Amino acid sequence: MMRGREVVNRLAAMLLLLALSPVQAARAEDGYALWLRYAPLKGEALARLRTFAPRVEAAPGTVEGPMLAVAEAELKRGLASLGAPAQTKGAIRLDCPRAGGGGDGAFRIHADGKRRLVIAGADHRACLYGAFALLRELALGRDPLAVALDEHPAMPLRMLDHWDNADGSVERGYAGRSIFDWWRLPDHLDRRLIDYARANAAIGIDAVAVNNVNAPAIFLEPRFIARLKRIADAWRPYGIRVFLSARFSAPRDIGGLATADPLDPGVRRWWKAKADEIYAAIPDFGGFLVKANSEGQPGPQDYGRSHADGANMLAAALGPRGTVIWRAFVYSADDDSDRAKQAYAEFVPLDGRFADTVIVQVKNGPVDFQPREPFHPMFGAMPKTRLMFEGQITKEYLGFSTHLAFLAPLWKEALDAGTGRGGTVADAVRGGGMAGVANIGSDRNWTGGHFDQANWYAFGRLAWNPGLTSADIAREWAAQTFGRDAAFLKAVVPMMLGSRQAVVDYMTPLGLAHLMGTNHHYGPAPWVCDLPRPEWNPCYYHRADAGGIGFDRTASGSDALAQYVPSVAAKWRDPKTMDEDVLLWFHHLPWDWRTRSGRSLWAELVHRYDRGVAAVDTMAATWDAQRAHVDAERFADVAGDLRVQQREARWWRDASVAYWQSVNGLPLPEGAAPPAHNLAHYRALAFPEAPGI
Ligand code: GCV
Repeated sequence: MMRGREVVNRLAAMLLLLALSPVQAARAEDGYALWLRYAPLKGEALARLRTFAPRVEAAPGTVEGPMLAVAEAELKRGLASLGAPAQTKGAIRLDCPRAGGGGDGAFRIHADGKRRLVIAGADHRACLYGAFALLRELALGRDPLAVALDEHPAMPLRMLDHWDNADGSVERGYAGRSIFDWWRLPDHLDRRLIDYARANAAIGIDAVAVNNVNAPAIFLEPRFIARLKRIADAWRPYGIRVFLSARFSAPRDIGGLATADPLDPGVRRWWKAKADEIYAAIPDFGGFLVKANSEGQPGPQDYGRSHADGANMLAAALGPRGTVIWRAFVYSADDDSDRAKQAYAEFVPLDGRFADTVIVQVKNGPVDFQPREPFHPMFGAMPKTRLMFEGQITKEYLGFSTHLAFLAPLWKEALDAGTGRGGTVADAVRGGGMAGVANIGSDRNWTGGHFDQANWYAFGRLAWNPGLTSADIAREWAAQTFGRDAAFLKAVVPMMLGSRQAVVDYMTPLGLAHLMGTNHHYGPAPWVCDLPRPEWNPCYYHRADAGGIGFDRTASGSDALAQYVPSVAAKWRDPKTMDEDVLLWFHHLPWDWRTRSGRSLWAELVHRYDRGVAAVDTMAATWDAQRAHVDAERFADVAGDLRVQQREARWWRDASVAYWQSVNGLPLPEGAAPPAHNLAHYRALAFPEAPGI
């Protein structure tokens, strides 16, 4: 029986809770915390943590430093949040004697005695990564004293490329405005930039290019260098080096020179002086990222020089202090060969001519971040050049941030592909790294859609270890971000794993590509055929006519297939035996071609569209069943986005089917539903307000 006073006290406590909880819940569960949420452990996992009850301590003789301080602070914060008691019995010892973070971050975690866990490595960076790795294990509910890890990063550069503009807009950004408030910097540094660095360090990201590759030269002006310095100083303890996208014509644009010719001595002096100026402010400046002679950007070819001439000139300016990341995303207005062949044709002959501090950055596929492409033939084809893998985390071509598509399977498909030259794509970039075009913005949850956080997370995890499976990554992300409940994970992990294939099916099945609306790339527009450059038109890619559909890239067509080694090309040469997921990427086939299912090509195409639409319906139903496992706010956000995706998957299917029918004149396969509207309806839709342009 409760006494009067007790009842009053309890009531008061309940009222206080009621008053606080909506605010606290909103703060805690709006997605801002990302994978650093460290939700309190329960049951056995909590009991184990309580028994261990560690304090965090540095090994005797350890030199102090800001990076080690971050590791300690993160451990303390994470442990407290997970439910570790204040009274300590055990210890987590940080045994990373050397200060600084110049090492690669390799770490070991092992139990040392009954109540002590040691995180060990060469320098403070090892303890930084080890601390986050341990917290991840604990957040997944693992027994602390059973944690035994021995890890090292697979590649030196694990990078995010922001396509953020100086005015705060973001090219291909679907999560609000840029997180970089250049106008208020350097005096004001948004707290968000620290949380961003924490989230990155937790997944091993060690480099960030802060501005769009379509870069104006102003980013190289002194006022921007001062702003960048503020960011670099703030991120240094988190192990992140800053890079700048540099406009190749800067010596002309802001330097007062008459030329930007890379072989001109005045131009070379200008870049050297600019590099010195940057290094005076930012001693660990990462280097320059350059988009040259691509989509209207200036470059060395404007002066009859090669990509190697341009990149090496910048490498000479940086010296051993930094790295030039030179993008291979090129296709030319004057080149009427297959766009998919052009990067290889321009770059492979230059193998061996790039300086050691130049890395050539290659998109995962030969065209442009499509829902599915075969891997880029440059991987493995330049053994004397350091290469980097470029993936797009922001979903320019996969439904922006309102479609749920977990991209680990897309990147794994490329990374795991054998190049036929003695290794996989992942092997080909071990000396360079991986760069992901960021999907991060000012939205409270960072990425627009909650599940888009998983793509940021997955990219970092794969750059650290491309051997991880998509399923492992999905499981650890979902458990940290939403909840550890087994039933929830059993439903949501498969949903994530199938989501990218669903997008492929309702947008670009069977190897079709680049059928999106002009400029904004939102929604279907396979009918577009009147843009000035052929390769800007969807009809260039699908080549559909009454006789058939698909791009012949065999010897009878563009012969892009010949850019792959014979053993790889052989897999795609015969449409009868090949993987049909990329069938129409390589072949132009008649509509009545018999696919392996026994269906005609036309019927198979419609079948896959329908499969994609049905998969999204299943995803929505799966999510709907998770209401009890997810906080109300994030549950509703995801449910709302899935409704958008359900509607837009149907739109993609119907508009595409209506268009193909207008071309092939065929009736719908038996049982297929007619499009909701006629083709004229879909063609008339316009979206001048679409984000990200
Ligand atoms: C930054 C695609 C995108 C462009 C992007 C370009 C690139 O073409 O649509 O917005 O420009 O890729 O990767 O440079």
